[in-house]
Amino acid sequence: MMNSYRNYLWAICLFLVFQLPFKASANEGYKLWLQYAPIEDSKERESYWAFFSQIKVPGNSATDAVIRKELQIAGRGFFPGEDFSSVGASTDPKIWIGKAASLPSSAADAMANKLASLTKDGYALFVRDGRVYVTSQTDTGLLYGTFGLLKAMQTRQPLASLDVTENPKIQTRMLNHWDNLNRTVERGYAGFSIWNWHRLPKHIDQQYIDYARANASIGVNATSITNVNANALVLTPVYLEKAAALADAFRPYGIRVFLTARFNAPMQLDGLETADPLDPAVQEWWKRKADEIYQYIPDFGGFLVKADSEGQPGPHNYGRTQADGANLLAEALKPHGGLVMWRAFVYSENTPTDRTKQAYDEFKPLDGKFKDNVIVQVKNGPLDFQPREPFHPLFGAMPETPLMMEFQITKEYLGQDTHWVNLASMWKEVLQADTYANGAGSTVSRVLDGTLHGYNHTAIAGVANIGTDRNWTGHPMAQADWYSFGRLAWNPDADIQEIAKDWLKMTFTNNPSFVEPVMDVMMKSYGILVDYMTPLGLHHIMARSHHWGPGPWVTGGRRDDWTATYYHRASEDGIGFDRTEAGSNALEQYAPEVREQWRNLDTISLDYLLWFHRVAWDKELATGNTLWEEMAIRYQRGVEGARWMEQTWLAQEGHIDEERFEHMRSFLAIQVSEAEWWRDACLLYFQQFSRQPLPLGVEKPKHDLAYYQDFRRFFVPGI
Ligand code: BDP
Repeated sequence: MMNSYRNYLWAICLFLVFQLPFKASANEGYKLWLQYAPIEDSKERESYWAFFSQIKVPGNSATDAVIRKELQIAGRGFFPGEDFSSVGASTDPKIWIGKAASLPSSAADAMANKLASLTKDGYALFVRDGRVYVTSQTDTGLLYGTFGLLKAMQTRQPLASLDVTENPKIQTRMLNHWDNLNRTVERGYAGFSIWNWHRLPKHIDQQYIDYARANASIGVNATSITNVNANALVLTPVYLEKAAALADAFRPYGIRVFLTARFNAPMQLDGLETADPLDPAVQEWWKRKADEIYQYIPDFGGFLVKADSEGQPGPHNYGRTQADGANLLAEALKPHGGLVMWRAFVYSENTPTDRTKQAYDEFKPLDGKFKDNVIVQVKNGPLDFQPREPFHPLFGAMPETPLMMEFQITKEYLGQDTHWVNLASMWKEVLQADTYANGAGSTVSRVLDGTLHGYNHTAIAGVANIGTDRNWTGHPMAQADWYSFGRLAWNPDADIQEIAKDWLKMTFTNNPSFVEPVMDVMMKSYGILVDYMTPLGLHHIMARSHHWGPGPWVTGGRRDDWTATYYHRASEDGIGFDRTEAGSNALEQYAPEVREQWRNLDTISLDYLLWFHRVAWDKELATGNTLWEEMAIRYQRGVEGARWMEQTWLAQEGHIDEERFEHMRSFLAIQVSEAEWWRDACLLYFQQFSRQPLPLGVEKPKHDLAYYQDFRRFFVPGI
């Protein structure tokens, strides 16, 4: 009896021992790119330790405390078992992390030029007399520099030759959370909102701190924490107190809080009879509200506003312009230094014009009419975050009004939570597009960084893809989109391949036999997704309402401009939206050089063909295929691309932890089957009009069209 009990205990012990290595490597991805994995190679370990074991952080600000804390976290990760309880207190430092004003004179004198080139929040890493210096003009810059140092270690750059100068090109780099006060997230596919309003302000969850760390590590310095479809309640004292608690937690990380303002809040909250921006009582209300907010949040960033769009109230309700609306809030924030980010996503089903033209028509005439603390926030394309859109014609068209970019990091139209697509590739296409506003080289990135028009404010926003999922973003690879957004916000001209490489190394491993093939997938993933969803410039052909999956047949209902048929206009004659002079002439909103690229059906890039042109099914394209053949071939190519992504991933087994490997395996299987779903549903639907067989090599659909049209799912997330 005794023996068998002892055996039983042994068995349990053995079982636990064998479990250990698995548990030790368990990785759900919560640590994002701040994994700080142990430095295994003994030589590398030794050389990093020679520096890292002796760090001095002379400053005493709240941000310095955060820097010490980060060094502690990183140190414990890189060098397990070492003691970092007094990190930052070395008397003979090999790494010195302090502001430029307090640099030892030997280093300051030698590096005068470098230091003079640092702008606000920029940082420098350099080596002088065998010592690594991390320096900046501001506290936040110093934190960014510390993350720069840690990134160098994570990506295995030798410290002894470190020489980096980094200045952000855009001033305000922000996330827009479409988070509701009830914790649902509009177009959120990674669980619920991480803001636990009920527990705020008393409980500051560790996740808020980790959120701030992650953002600071990529230079994000602002966050708008509530949905643009705004609830006025957030402007009441109960919620302001909660928002203030978040702002306090984020402050040492250099992150400022913005709130979304509901335009008719004066009516909803205090019973005013109107929200007319020219009404003195309304003006007074917003002034008082702004004063009140700054009592809670002294460094409050300002308001983000969606007005006159998709049911949101706005100045149109009173016959006023978007400038009247924006200026009302700007006036109230002005004494406190706050900004208004006023969205250009304004369109109406009652305006008969092509929806893609409406924002330009509305805003272009207002150029120069906005107060100087207003920035107009423009989506990357003129429609609505479709897988591929041409750049928004407002970029380059508003020299007197600062414009900022709004990207969607959450993948509402790009496979939501289960598709792997590297969004940086899409963003780069837009950022590097030439507006020709001031001749060749007038890229969108130069509009944003202010150099093209000399804007006094520069900003960029990304609609967050963050939620309560254990890995923050649902899809393990969607973390890369958050990361890349930050890096491109810092420098919109940055090399996206470098960004992907850094992210892979920091998030998974430095092993090139993993990094190289996976990076290759990342770089090709965007083209693959566009092929299997919306090739040749097709757009808005997704399912109604939840936007998950194909829905080229979506028609009728409340709003024509929310249907697929409004955009693709497929018939037996052909397919596509004519936006040339013969059609809606949306092309007129672009510079002549751009128009020239796109106006001719025979020379336009096939990527934009059906965005701007209506094309006959049997029209022969530059590829030698007819339109119908090309469409079918691209859908097929997309599916094959997705299968290649899956195969490439499966070959990575053993290179990384099992958890994330398996998570990806499962998602890739979904991606492949959904790519097939898109191809089959779209080709069957369009085939009714083309009346032609599928070309050779294009697989036969698994079901008939009715099957796809009848396909229903309930409670799809994000709405
Ligand atoms: C659309 C989304 C909707 C948002 C809207 C916006 O479907 O949920 O409210 O954009 O940006 O793409 O305001």
